[in-house]
Parts: sequence; C-alpha cells; structure tokens
Amino acid sequence: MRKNLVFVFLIALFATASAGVRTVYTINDRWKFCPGSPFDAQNIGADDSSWETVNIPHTWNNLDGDDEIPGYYRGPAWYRKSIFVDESRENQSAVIVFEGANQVVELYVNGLYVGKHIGGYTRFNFDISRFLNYGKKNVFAIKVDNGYDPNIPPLSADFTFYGGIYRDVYLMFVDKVHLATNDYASSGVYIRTPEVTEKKAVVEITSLVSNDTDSPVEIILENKICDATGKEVKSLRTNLKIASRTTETGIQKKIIIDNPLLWDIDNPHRYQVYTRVYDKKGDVLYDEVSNPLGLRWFEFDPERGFFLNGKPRKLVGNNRHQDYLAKGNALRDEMHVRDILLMKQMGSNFLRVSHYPQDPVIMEMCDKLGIVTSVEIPVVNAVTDTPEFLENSVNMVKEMIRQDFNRPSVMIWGYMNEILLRRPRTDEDFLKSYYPVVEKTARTLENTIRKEDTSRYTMMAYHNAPDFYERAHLTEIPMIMGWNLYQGWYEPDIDEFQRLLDRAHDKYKGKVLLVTEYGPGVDPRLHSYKPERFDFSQEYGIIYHRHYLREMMARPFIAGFTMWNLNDFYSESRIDAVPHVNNKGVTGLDRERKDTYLFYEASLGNKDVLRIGNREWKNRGGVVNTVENTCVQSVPVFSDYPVVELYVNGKSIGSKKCEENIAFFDVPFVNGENVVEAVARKNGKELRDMIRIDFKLIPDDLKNGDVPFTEMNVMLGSPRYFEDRTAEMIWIPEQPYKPGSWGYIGGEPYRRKTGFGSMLGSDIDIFGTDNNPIFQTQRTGLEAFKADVPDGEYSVYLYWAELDTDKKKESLVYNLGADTENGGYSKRTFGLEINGNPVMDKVDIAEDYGFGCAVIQKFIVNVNDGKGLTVGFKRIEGEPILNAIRIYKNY
Ligand code: GCB
Ligand code: CA
Repeated sequence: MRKNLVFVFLIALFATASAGVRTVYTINDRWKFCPGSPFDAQNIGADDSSWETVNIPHTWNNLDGDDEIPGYYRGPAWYRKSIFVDESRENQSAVIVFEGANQVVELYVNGLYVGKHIGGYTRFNFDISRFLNYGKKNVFAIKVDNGYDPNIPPLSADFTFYGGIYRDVYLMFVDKVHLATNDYASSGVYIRTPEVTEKKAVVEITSLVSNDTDSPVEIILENKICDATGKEVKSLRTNLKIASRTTETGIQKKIIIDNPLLWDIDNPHRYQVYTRVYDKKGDVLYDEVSNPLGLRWFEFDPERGFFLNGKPRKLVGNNRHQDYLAKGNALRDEMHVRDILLMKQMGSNFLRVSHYPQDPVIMEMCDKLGIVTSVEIPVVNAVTDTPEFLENSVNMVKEMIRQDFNRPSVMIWGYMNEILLRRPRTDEDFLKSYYPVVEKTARTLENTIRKEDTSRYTMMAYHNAPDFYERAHLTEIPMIMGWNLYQGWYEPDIDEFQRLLDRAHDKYKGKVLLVTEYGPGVDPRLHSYKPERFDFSQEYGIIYHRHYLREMMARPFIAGFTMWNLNDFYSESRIDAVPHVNNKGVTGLDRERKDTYLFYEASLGNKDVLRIGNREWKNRGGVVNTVENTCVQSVPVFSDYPVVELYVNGKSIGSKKCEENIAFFDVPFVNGENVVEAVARKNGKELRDMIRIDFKLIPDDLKNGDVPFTEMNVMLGSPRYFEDRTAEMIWIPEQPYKPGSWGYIGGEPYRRKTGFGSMLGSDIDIFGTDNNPIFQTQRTGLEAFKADVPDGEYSVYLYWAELDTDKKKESLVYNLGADTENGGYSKRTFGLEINGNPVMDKVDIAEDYGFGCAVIQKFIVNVNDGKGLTVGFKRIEGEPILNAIRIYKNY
C-alpha cells in the first residue's frame, strides 16, 4: 500500500518535470580519440578500436611543451563516441552544446554531416534532432582542427593554441517550442537595465522563442524576477504567436524594481530571472531558462577613474590564462573556480578575461564574487586582409557578447590586443596599405559591439608604440585605452613607466586609461639578493610590482589595472627561465603563490593579512657569514598591520615597521630545521604565521670543524640562488676564491648584450635539463675554481652549456628589446686539469655537444696532503667557460 503511494507520487513528479524543464547533461567521458585524419573517421562503421580513450576536457597538446622538439601538433584530430538516446526524446529538439573547442569543429552524427564551427574560445551548438535514432545508439564523430588558418584569429600570440574539445560538451533536450538555441549559443534571453539608481531600477527583457513544429503556436511568455532569497519581485506575462519553424521576439519593457538591491564589488547581490514559455492557456510549461540579473550602474571618467553605483572604485586585478601544469587548457570546472577564488583572496576586484572568452564558470564566479570583468576576442598581434578574417572576427564578437550579455560582472568588451606588434612587414609601402586594413577591422568590430550592446564600454590594448596606433587611428576608436607596459622588464628604465602614464594622460585627453598588462617574469625557484631586471628572481618581482602598484595607485586617472598574469602559462614559442612557459604569473603553473602574490594580498585592501614570504623555498641554503656559524639572509614578511615581530627558532629577532606592506628581516639560519614565526598586533587583534625551512649551511672556512663540509653546488657568473625541487638541492651564487675557502679565480660573468644594455646570463633554452637557470649563467675566461676542502674522495661535477649561439639568434617574438644580440659564437677550446693533472686536453663544448645543451661531467677525485681541490682551465682558443660546479664528498 505504502509502496504504491510512493509510486503514484513519483509518476506525478515526472509528469510535470518532463513537460517543462529542459534536460542538459554532459557527455564528456570515454571518447575515442585519434590525431590526424584516419580513413573513414566520420562513418558509422569506422574502426576506432585502436584509438586512445580520453575524457573531455581534453587537449592533445598538454605535454608538448615539455620536449625539445620545437612547435606542437597543429592539425586535425578526431573524437568518436556512441551515445544512447532515449526513445522518449523523439518529440523534442535535441541540441549538442560545446562550451569551447579549438579551433575548427566539424560534427557528424550517424555518418551524416551536421555542421561546422570556427573559433576556439566561444560556445556553440548544433541542433541534431533530425540526425538522431531514438531508442538507439548514435555515433558521434567530431573533427577538431587547430591548424594555422590565416582567416581565423588569433594568427599568433604568446600562448599555446592547444587543440581539442577542451571544455565541457553537453546534450540538451528541449520541447519543440522553446527559448531560442539558434542565436550564437546565447541563452535566448537578453536582460537590459536602461536605468538603475538606488531608488529604482528599470528592467527590459527580450526573449527569443523558437517554434520547431510544423504548425504555428500561441504561447505565453513569462519572466519572473526573484531576489537572492528566491522571493518573487516581479512577474510578467506576454502572449506571442510564432509561425511554424521560426523564432519570434518577445520584449517586456519598463519592468520597475523599487529600492533595488545593488550588485556591487563588496556585496554582489544578484536577482534571478526565470524565463518561461507556456502554452496559450498557461497550463503547460514548455521551457524555462534562468539568467542572473545584477542591478548596478557604472561609469569611467577620464580624470577620476571608475565609478560603480556612484562610488569611486579603483579596479585592481589580474589577467588570466586558462591553463595549468601538465593539463594545458583542458581544465575541469573546479580548476577554473579555484583561480577566481585565488584572485578574490588576493584582493582583486577586476579580471581582464584575456586574450579570449573563457569557461562559463569563470564568468559565473565573477558574478558571484563581485569581480568586474572585461572580456575580449582573440584578435592578437596582426590581422589578415580578407573578408573571411573580418567575418570570423565579427562572429566572435557576437558570440562573446550574446553569450555573456546578462552577466552583471561584464563592463567592458575588448577586441584587439597589441594588434600592431607583429606587423607582417615594416616597409612604408606595405604599411600604407596595412594600417587602413587594421583600422577598418577595428572600426567594424567597434561598431558591431556598439550595435550589440549599448550598455558597456569598448576597449583595445596597445603595446608601447603609440605612434603606430595613432597612425592607424586606433587610438581614436575604442572608449577605453588599455596599455600593456613592461618598463623595467623588457625595457630598462622602470621610471619610464610612470612618465609614460603621465604623457598618455596629457595626450589622450578625454580617454579612459587602463593599464591592461604589466609584470616581470618570476621563476619561483630563483632568488637573489642582488636582484636585477630579467633575472627571474622572486626578489626582482617584488621590486617591480611594488613600483608599479605605487605609481598606479597614485594616479586617479588610471581607472584600473590588471597585472600580467594571475598564473604562469604555457607559450610554446617562448624561452625564459622555464622553456615554453611565461613566468609572469603571481602564481605558478601549479598555482604556487609567489612572493608577488603575497605582496598583493597584503596590499589590496584585504584585512588582517600576515604572510611570511619565501614560503615555498623549502630547501634553502647559504654560506656561513657570522661568527656564530649562522647564515643571515633576508626574509620578507607581508602584512597590512603597521609592525611585525619575528621569531627565529623560538627567539625574537625584533620588530620592524611594514613599509608598503612589507618588512624585511635579517634571519640567522642554522643548519637543519628553522622555525620562523611572525606576529603582528593591531587594535587588540593578533595575527600569527609560521613556516619551517630546511637550511643547508655551506662553510666559508673549509677547515671550520663546526660546520663540516659535505657538499656545495655553485652557479658561476651568478648572484642567484636556485632550488632544484626534484633533487631537493640548493644552488648558491659564486664567490671569488680566498685561501682556506672556495671560489673562482679570474674571468667575468657572462652577460648577454641586448637592445638595451646587458643582462645577466642567457635566455636561450637549454636542452636536456629541467633546470635551465643552472646553465643559463656562466663565467667566461676563468683560470680555476678552487676549494680548500679537507682530504678525502670527492665527486666533482662540472656543468656546461655553450650560451653563445652559432648564428645570430632568431629574435624571440616576445622578448621585445630583451633579445640576445651577442655577436654569436666564436670557437672556444680549452684544457682541463684537476689538482695539476691534465684530465682533458681539449674540451670543445659546442663541437662535442652542440649549442645550448646541458653537459654534466663527473670526475672522481682524491684530495690528499691537505692540498684541497683545484679545477684548472687552460686556454687554447677563445675563453674557457664553466656554468656551475658541484663538489660532493663521497667519503
Ligand atoms: C604582452 C602580450 C601578452 C604577453 C606579454 C608578455 O604584451 O599581450 O600576450 O604574454 O606581453 O609576457 O610578454
Ligand atoms: Ca566548463
């Protein structure tokens, strides 16, 4: 009896549910995948048994960046999967929805061609109703191609164009009468707020309804607005007639909400709009979608910056790339969510969704957390002068706008990034015709945006070549000018940054200015107490960001800024401290928080922040530099409190004032474990933070019995510290030799000459190692490396790489002025002696191993009669070199 009741109840539940609610679910798992163009791949009977099995999100390039082979696979690949579709779906419309796949997709269902989509960063869908067999299995075959196509943006850019279905893919079943799914994969509903004040909001809702049946229908269109608690605030019904197989527009104007709850950065209240389609009596619910509604008004003022709901707000935040360590761009929702949480924790209120639209959950998170966004299409570096390129770009703009139209977080649409960075040619003849093409593209995109959406601002991001942009009239077109600036990184003089801001402010009167990019490369494994531009150290990262933050905060006309970047990201064509990785993130590829992140966390208006810096530098070391046999090294502490006290191994080493939210402490490290604890107090509140560091003391006096010598790893020509995280090994800077101690004799640190002076070490990729920084610095022309180590058996490892290149190095696209301009390699050979014994008559690294290749040679050496260790270099031709040395006591 009881059982039966439940049963009846269930039937009732299902009956109402299936009538009105669309069904949407992912079909991500267990696809067959094959790169290339396998014969027959689209056909039902194709044999895919030998194909790899993958889950979506998927990319075929996620591991490409790890090898030495330049480039990555760009071309076609196929996905196949059989999917059972319920018989009950036969009288519905069936749609397959892709959140994003890079970059051209062709879909076949049951051997039949369904359609094609161009562009790798926006959502798209296909109605597959007439291709399906109901109550049966259906073969889906999807061709995805990420090959270069001159008609599809981006043509080139500083990020990897991963191929694959790298975002969720769904099946959706909906009544034949439904909210439109044929409108650039939008929700079919557009919510506008022509007027919002504290007193009153005026809302206007445009809904597109499709009738996929063979006869006309009359429907009732309902829009119900609820507040965040679910309470109904307004509800409107409109009658609509829709002819067979057409889409009709229903507009509901002048919906008034009194005393609206506003969407704000600190309190992002969201209403929810439920759009429903009923039969004409209002009895049967055909379809429903919901959209967020944020009531807010905003304005950019060229002098006073950004205002949200009438209040000035400096927009401070990040750019973000959609990739992660070893995953490429194929990230599950939770990985995207995590990034926005990281931003929020850092104190950001602004995200430049660059250089392309991203996963819907990114936008949802920004709506939820009160993060203002700017979204842009990936027209980067250059354009192609064809109608197809323009058409594809316009389509991308429409998809972007329509898909994210209802998001309260979106306030800016962008459409070009550094579009004159890669001018295909630079001769006058060419430029004369190229500039007008770029201008025309820009104007077309600008006009498209303004037509699609009158409520947001438009933006373009320029690189530091205003003359180019002025000549092409690009500075006149968008409402907001975004500047990508790297003074103190690619360009030498960091103070040029603020001068440039002031000049731009003077010159572009009436224009709104944002700093859309700025940032130094930081390899989290590198540290330096003599930080300098382009050394990739955490410490230079702080110098740079501190400077930029100070200057931008001091200028009200800078409406906002977005650092480059939230996270490190892959860029196949780039070689820095980590090959194929752009290290300008404030977090790593694995989202490790660098000191720069901690600095912002303490600086951006967060409350009660206390973070000891260098916290990921777990294996740390250095040379004894006190009579107490400790090694004093500086440790930064980040806090929004005025004073911090630091305890080292239980003892206070004093209090320091935080200046610009940082206090630097000289910490005396002992061998082994060190416990460092910070305490800050304000208004009766106490904050504490603690880290543990494993420290390896390296004796300076090698006869010092208190700190016995076990090993030392020294990078030549380098003031940097490096942590080999795999081997948990510490690399320390070089020092000159003095008797009783250790160090180099003779020679000079290798410095690369660049367009702007010289820089530490080299930036070429070093093959055969994961530890480029060990090899990228070098001492040239040295006579010897001496260490007065005690008697015993040693392993002595010499590390080499030829840093000069055989021909003038091909200039790296993104290192702008920082490219190496050393004349190129001239022959070098030298002899090697250990403790006076010739061990190799003729070392010729370039000849024997090639250029930029890691070479590590281990020598077993007996040291006796108290003579210590001497590695001698005998010049034969050119200057002898040594990149690093490891001395390890075997017995
Ligand atoms: C830029 C580009 C960005 C690069 C960045 C860099 O100006 O817009 O895509 O990644 O510089 O790191 O060089
Ligand atoms: Ca997703």
